[in-house]
Amino acid sequence: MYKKVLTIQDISCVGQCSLTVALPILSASGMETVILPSAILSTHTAGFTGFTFRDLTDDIDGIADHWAKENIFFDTLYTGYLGSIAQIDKVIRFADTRLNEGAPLIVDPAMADNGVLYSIFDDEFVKNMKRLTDKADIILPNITEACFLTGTEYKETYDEAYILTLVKKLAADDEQTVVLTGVSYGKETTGVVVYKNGKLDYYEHEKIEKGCHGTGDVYASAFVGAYMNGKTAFESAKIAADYTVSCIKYTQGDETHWYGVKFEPVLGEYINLLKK
Ligand code: PXL
Repeated sequence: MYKKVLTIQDISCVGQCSLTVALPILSASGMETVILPSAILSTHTAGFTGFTFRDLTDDIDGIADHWAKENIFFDTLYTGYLGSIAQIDKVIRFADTRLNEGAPLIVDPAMADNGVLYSIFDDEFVKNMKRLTDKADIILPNITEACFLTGTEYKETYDEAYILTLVKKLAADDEQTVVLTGVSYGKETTGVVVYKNGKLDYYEHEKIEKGCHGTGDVYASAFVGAYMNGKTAFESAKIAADYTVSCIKYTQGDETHWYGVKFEPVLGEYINLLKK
């Protein structure tokens, strides 16, 4: 069960997102976790101003060439926030060349939330992210990202028919699993839809009003860790949801901690969920 995961995302030094979340959560899941930082920012871009941004795109080919020479392959490639279209092309190269036979490509198209794109992205980026999601075995968008990827009108309130149409449009083919997060049909609950080849499952759980930054990255990392432990996509979606809810509950009420979720003190709960 000991597997080697490669995750390519930025390092936001402060802000509990992307690699500073993925590395500890994947390590806690028991996986050897190889990181490839796509950029280094002083903080994430959602709420902080004046952040620094060191683009590492030009380093990526050299890293890929070295790993090729060393014959290093991975049991999954999991991508999150990517800083540019050039990086998307380089990620596609990793997916094509550095994965073991049958190893999944898992893509969180981290680029938007609450109906809007994050500040550095535009329509051209969305078009290119669609090329990456189309190649993936599993994709983990929220509803906003799903709408951008499919050119669907974003709605705050919707019904099951809207969600079914959205995931059908989104799925690249009958083999791809779509894990759609933040699907809420009522005030008190939210949930996650897992869709593959015409079959839709829904895990409904408690909604905590306080939306925290970085929950998408906690969710996706916890999903990947569970999936690599041999759980099904639906079981992994449930484990990731339960863990993310615990993280938000732990964070809630601390106004000074607006920039991320306190996921570390509840990592023990995640490990226990994996053991069940
Ligand atoms: O959580 C997604 C994310 C990752 N990395 C950076 C971000 C964001 C969201 O805003 O700004 C740099």
